[in-house]
Amino acid sequence: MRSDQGQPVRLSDYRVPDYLVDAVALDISLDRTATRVRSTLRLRPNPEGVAGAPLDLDGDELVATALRLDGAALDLALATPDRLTIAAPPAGPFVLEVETVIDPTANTKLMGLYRSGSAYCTQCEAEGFRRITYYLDRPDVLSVFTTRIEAERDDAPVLLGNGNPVEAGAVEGTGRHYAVWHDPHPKPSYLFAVVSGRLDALRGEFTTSEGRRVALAIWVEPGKVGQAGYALDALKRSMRWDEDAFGRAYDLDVFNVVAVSDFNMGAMENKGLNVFNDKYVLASPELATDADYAGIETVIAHEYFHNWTGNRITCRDWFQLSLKEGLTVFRDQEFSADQRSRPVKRIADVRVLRARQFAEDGGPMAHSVRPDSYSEINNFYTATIYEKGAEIIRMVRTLVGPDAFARGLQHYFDRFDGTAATVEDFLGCFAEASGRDLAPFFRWYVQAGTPRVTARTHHDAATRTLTLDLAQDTAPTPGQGEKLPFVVPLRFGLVLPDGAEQPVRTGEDDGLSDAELANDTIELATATRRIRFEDVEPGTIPSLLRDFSAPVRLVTDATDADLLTLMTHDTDAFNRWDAAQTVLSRLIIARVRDGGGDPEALRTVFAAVVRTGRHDPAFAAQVLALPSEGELAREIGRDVDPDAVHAAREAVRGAVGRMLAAEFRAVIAEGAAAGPYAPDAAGAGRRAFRNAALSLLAAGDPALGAAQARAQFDGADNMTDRVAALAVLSLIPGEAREAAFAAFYERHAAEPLVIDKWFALQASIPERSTVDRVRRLLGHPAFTLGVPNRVYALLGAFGANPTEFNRPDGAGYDLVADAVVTLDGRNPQVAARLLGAFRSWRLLEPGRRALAEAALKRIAAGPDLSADVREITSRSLG
Ligand code: 0A1
Ligand code: ZN
Repeated sequence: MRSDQGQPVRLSDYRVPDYLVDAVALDISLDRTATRVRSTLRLRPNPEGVAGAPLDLDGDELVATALRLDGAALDLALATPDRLTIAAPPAGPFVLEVETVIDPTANTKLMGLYRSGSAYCTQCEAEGFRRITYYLDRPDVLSVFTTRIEAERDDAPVLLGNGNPVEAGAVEGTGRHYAVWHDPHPKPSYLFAVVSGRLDALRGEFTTSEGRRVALAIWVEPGKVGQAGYALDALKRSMRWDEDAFGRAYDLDVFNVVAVSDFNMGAMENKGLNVFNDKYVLASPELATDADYAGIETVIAHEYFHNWTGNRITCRDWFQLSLKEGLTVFRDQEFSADQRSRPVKRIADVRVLRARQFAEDGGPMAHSVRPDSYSEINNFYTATIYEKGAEIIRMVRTLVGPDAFARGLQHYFDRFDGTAATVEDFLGCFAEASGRDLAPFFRWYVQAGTPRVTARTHHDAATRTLTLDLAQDTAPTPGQGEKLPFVVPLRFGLVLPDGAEQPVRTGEDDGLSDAELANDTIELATATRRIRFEDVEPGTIPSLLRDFSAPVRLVTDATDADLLTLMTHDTDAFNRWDAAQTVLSRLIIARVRDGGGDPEALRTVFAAVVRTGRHDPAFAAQVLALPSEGELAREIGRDVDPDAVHAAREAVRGAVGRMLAAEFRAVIAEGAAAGPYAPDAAGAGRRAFRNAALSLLAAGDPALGAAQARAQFDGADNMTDRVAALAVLSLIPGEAREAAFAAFYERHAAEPLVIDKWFALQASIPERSTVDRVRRLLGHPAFTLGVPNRVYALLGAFGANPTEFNRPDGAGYDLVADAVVTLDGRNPQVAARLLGAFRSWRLLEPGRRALAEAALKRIAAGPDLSADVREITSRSLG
């Protein structure tokens, strides 16, 4: 199963482990450069494995200092940095003791045990535990862990482990102290964690529906407890919601969340001890935006929900990653939808899906939700595994209905609790609960690519029938030439010209099944399908893919007039929004193609949108946010000139801004008197609406926009409005912009997470001077390649800057390529993630395409590439 020297790991090679671990006792004596780890493993042969097989434990850059088997010393030569092999272990249970010494300070990969700020912390998913001690480091080996942690009391007063605290005390005659933690729930090694250091806690308490009193704590750097309140509140709401919505209660006496400032990803669901990137914990109105608050709520919920979907039921192997990630994203999306506006949350999620997952699926990195091979598992924490995985689960619910879905999930929790499961196990529960054959549906897990669904309509006035011709096709993806049809659930309705719903009736031939009619869902399971609706008024418009019921690209023959009708009248809020997006996208693309496309036709409907903003501002803000340049590029599909896309989109933004200037000014003026800041959904919606209005007003009249933005920048009592104003100013060249950036820096220099916004905004400026600005900022004292958040803020944002990353002279590609090469020696995971900037290079016009390819080849040709970067470059070029 293991990836050696870049050899891919294949699902088809899966074998059960030859040994099982009944118990693990770890004794970790922390030291900044020489931490000693004593591991005592109670092992026994797996009755289902190969009898007499060698015991092969994983390691990664380890140094063994002692080895004992059933008390007898073993030759240290059995251990290499990445392997400990015992050729002929006992045929019955035995005890293996291993001592390793590791250097947390030198650990720049941030995998295994490392230092962050004033603390020690660990990251073990996916294969970090083997950087701490030799182990069967695979998710299907579950064991009960007891951890003793010891450290200098002054240096590390806090000692945290998984599970429940058992005992603690001083180490006699030294300045050291210890704590013992015991986790009664068997778990795989990737869920192991320790944290120790000088940390402050915001404490809370939660009583579960089963009557268990749980001590909660959010641990942060000293002095920052004032910024932990929202995270604690989100945690309590998550715990309650999981009981109410899914019947899942918490199962330990303590739940600790720790915020660290050096973290490769968002956060980690270690059992009872979640470790977070501090950007998903720390917030105050002056320092965090509404989007930051929403991110905290989502990530706190996500990690907490993993306690059942991931921890109690884990993955058999890493090919099943979406079993826990897709399901947990689905759960956190539902949670946020319940806490906020459901349609607005759905729109926001689909925006992310289209921007990230559709891009991945349409590019060289396309892979299925259940891949069948990988070289470096860290590269598979992708939008496909997470977001498309969640969409698949949403489709299961749509297809089997909410009741069978709830029964299936209950069945999954009952049957697989305490085990390491597969995607087949999961789907089997819904097949059983619904009595439905889900085998054809399983293609969503094994075929990559975004299906395109086309819909053509024909109304026959004489017979009053509406014929709907549906077809699906999916373009080839790397390694998958031919695709079989997917089972695509299309939620739908028929919308009359005046907005009323046309009752749905179909005949014997080409009709819908009773189940389809009952669920308002067409199931498209074949390459083509014709449906005939009867007794249909002329002018009726089908509203398809309501609530985005499947992760597909829908192409319809709806006219602009039809779309404007849907945008105004559709009872489905998602499709009202999507109709607006399609109209805007058509308009912008017409401009890219031939300079045509006049927004004037949109005046009435958009004025109406602005009016609806008075009662549903969050929704109106989503309508006013035009399709992104990336989405437009994908819609164009080939030979894209990002400068032309940008110019056309800005021209339309400017035209909308001028057309509705009076309305936008009114929105801005009214919003200014909105009252004190609160990070709730209602307030966030009002701010989003007002800031969308400001952005469009400025696009139409930069001088007026700059003045309004500067006033807002100076007067804001919260980060949301301040940063929105700075974003508007950042698009208007000149002194005012530079002065605002300088003022922002001055004000927030002590807050790295806020300076990240400053880096990101500057890296996003669509001007030719941005490359130089970013190169300059790489040398800024607040910047370091050592902290992932800084790298993502400056270089990640630059890589997402459509015109400047894709400069026609290739200077943008070179900048990112240089950074990737430098970073790779230090933190391969972060280097590989930066390479995501190249995911759509094949869509570009030939000049840029050649330059992007050359930059990728230059990276690939470098010496000593990590497996992470090697896999992405070779796939991107392949
Ligand atoms: N399981 C985590 C994601 C995660 C994966 C790898 C990591 O290594 C640095 C960290 C976090 C989640 O889904 O939140
Ligand atoms: Zn997760």
